[in-house]
Amino acid sequence: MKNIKIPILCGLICLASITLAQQNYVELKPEDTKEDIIRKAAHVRPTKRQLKWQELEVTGFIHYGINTFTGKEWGDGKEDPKLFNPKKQDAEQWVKIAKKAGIKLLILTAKHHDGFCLWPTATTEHSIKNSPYLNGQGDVMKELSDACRKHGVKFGVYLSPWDQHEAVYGTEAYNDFFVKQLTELLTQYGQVDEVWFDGANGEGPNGKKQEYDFERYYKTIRAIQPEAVIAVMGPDVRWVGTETGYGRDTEWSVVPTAALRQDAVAGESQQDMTIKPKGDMRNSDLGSRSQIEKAEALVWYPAETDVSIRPGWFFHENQNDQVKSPEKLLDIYFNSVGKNGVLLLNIPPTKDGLIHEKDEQALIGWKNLRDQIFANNLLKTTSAKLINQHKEIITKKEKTGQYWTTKGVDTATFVFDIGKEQEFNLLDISEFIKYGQRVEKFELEVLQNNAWTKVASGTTIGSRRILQFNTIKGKHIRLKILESRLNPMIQNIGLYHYIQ
Ligand code: FUL
Repeated sequence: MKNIKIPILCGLICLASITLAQQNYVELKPEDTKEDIIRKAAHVRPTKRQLKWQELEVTGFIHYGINTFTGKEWGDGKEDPKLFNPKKQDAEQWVKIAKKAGIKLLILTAKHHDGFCLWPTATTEHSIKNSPYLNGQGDVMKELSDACRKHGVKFGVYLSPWDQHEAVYGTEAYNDFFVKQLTELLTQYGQVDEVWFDGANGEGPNGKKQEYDFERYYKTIRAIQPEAVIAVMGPDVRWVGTETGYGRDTEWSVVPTAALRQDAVAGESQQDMTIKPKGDMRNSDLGSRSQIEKAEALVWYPAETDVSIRPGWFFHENQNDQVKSPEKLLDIYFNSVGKNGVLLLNIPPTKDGLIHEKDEQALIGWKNLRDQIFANNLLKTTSAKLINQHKEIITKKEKTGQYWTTKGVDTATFVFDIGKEQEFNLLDISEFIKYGQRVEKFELEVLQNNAWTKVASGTTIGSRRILQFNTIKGKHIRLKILESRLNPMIQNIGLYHYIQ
């Protein structure tokens, strides 16, 4: 009977995948059953640019500008450009340190809320061209983008929509002004891989109100730099919701959104999507069954977890003793990258224009810890045995073309014999997210006195799930995928011992 059932089930699944759109957005219909909704959710996938971004895992922010020199976190737009005067600025130093720390992309605050521009823009006089730095010939965008290119680090740009200096702010002309600034940044400095739009807008009751034409901004980016993801006031990348560096235990990349307008640019695979998903993206639960069952549509909208290495986003001398330690950064890594997110870690240059040695030490210490921990996967030398399942290889040509999956069932059990009794306290699992996010519940067990004992459990996995638990000794280990929205596709399983 079994042999007959499996092909039938498989047939149904294959048919389902043909009729379901394999893209990063799907609409739900009133007649969809709960099962239909779950199946649709399991088929929502990242766009190519979202997937490339997710694979970066660790990215960096460079908060630098007039605030570096005034000691403020938010300027007011009235600062004199002459204040910007670093004496030893060296963007290559920033990039080299970031690269050593395993940071794969750096985002520069080309303009923060005070409106001061770090590049010699034609749109305003409130820029570096009126600063003493290099007699007005300086261009931090150029310095940093050149250094990134030279060292193989990707480059991104932060352009604050809120601008407290610009006189036309609050009128339609500001949208033209903003698009001109964006166009300069996207055309003059080579490839840009991320554009970061801040949601912060502190206009007071007497302040001007600006209607941002975000769709126009998105279309400008798509036209000039189609590879760039647009975060966090954007369609590709979602703000995780805090600035602590800690993501959610249950973190779905597939979340509810409003159905697209009829005239919206939908694109075959949403590569051209220029609509920011709608909804409150700050709840503790965004994408579990109870949430998606009441949705109009579902979209792949992954989390970016931003945090600064110091209390402030900009450099302040009096925070030199509050640089996060390597151990704290490691905990942040486990709770951001290890919770299906991309970490965006801010490292602000000093008034001299250099990364401070304390920050450098912390970054290198953090990288050393990661290298030590992840050097020895206890499961690597052993072969996984899947009970009632099999390992499928898609194509050897693909970089990530290997995963374990099941047929006809949405659960899986992996059993490992690691040769001898060994200590471990860290589990690291990845789903093959190119085909979506599916796992809803998993458990790790170890065989002790002939009985399987639970040592760790979790809900979502996604791009990566790292779980820390009390050190335990064992030889026989079992990972159970207990609930999944469709056959689970597991790309990687690692078991490590972190000696503190
Ligand atoms: C916030 C801003 O107001 C902060 O200054 C900083 O740029 C942070 C990354 O985003 O919204």
